[in-house]
Amino acid sequence: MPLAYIGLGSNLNDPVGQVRCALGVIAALPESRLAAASRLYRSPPMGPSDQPEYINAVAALETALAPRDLLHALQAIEHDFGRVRLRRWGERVIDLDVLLYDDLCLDSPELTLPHPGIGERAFVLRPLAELVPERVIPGLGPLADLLAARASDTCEPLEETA
Ligand code: PH2
Ligand code: MG
Ligand code: MG
Repeated sequence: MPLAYIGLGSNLNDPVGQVRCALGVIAALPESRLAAASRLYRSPPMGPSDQPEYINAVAALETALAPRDLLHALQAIEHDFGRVRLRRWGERVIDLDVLLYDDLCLDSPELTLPHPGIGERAFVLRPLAELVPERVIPGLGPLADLLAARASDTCEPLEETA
C-alpha cells in the first residue's frame, strides 16, 4: 500500500486534544492503517503573530485511498471538527495537510505534492524527522539537510505527563 505522511496542526480550543482526537479519526479512515504518529510539538505561529502557539504532529498512514480521495477525506474531518477559515495562516481548530504520498510529485489546482512549504517549516520537518530521519523529499533533498537549515527555529516536543 502507498505510504502517506499527514501534517496535523491546531491552535484553538484545546489544541492538544484536537490533535490527539484527529489522530484517532485518521486511524479509522477506510482502506487505511495508521503506521506511526510522532510526538506532539509546540511552536510559535508562522504568519500573524497575534494568535496562540501551535501544536503540530505528523502521522504516517498506509492507505489505498488515491491522493485526491485522501485529501477529500481529510477535508471532511476538518469540516467535522468545525474548522472555519478566518484569515490566511491564521488560527484554526485543525489543519490536516497531505505532506507526502510515497515519492509522488503532483501539481494540480487541488493538491500539490510534496506539500508546498514543507522544506521551510520546522514544525513539519521536526516531527517528520522523528518518524523517518533518512527520508529524502522529492525535489528538495534529504530531510536532515532541510532540518539543519532550520535548526534555530523553535519547535519542541511536549513533555508528556503520565
Ligand atoms: N499553520 C498555519 C499557520 N501557522 N504555525 C505553526 N507553528 N504551525 C502550524 O501548523 C501553522 C502555523 C496554517 O496552516
Ligand atoms: Mg498547513
Ligand atoms: Mg491545510
